[in-house]
Amino acid sequence: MSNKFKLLLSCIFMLNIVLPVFSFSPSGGVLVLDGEDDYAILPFGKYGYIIPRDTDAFTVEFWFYPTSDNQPEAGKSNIILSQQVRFALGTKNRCIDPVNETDELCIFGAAYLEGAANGISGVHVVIKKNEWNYMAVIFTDSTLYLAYNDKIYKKRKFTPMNVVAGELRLPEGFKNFCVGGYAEDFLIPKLYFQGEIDTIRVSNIARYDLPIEKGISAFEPPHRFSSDANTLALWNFDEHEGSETFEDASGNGYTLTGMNGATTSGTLAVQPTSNSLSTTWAKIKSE
Ligand SMILES: [Ca+2]
Ligand SMILES: [Ca+2]
Repeated sequence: MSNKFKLLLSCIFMLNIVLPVFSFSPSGGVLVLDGEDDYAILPFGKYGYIIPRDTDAFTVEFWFYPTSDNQPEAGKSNIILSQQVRFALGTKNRCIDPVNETDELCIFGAAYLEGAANGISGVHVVIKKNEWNYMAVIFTDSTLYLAYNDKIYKKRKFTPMNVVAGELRLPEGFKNFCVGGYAEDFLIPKLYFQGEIDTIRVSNIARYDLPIEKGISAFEPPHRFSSDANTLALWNFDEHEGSETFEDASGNGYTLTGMNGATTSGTLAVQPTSNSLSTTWAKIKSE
């Protein structure tokens, strides 16, 4: 290999590190949550659990834009999405990475699992506030993965919990599928999520190339979710502005109901970051 070629290779390698890994602009409308009392719900009594009992591989993923100023205080929880899989703002000292509180938040992603044992398995990771973020809980082969933007964290395989929880051993209110909070306080006093959500997808397979090594690996987040044979539910929040019901694009009929003012915004209340490189890239992606 010539020295020139080696230099070129190392330049390309360095460029890959320096360039922004991704940027994101939402598609169509978004769900807007005010952080005071807004949430969207699939009542458990009508819809049950989204992921069927004994499912041994699944993915729950979404794009969201948090505008919360602060982490919740100790002892409080700030739910973003919740049922068999839960995402919530977490306690910063539990994060696997250090949290810079000026522009970062600590988020907890977890799944309720069962098998020979039952319990909750999750990870606290750092994401950016006032920017679009991707997160996914992915489960397969008794192993939980948490994808967050351009990273993915693989937990240790735990064979006694090999399928999704077919029944949550929790108070009735926890069994609803909720986006942005609960109807009432249960066990943990909660705060509501403040920000926007572009899209949420629930699947009965483990999507994406998953790392072999435990710990943190690189990840390339998908920018658009489509519905396919493995999609259990997909909300795009592309309804007309001001809508208070949100259709399930999977065809499975999981129509979310917005509560206390949770509604769609067709004209985006937030814009992608003004960084020219990433804006250009976002534009290219959306064309
Ligand atoms: Ca959308
Ligand atoms: Ca409200």
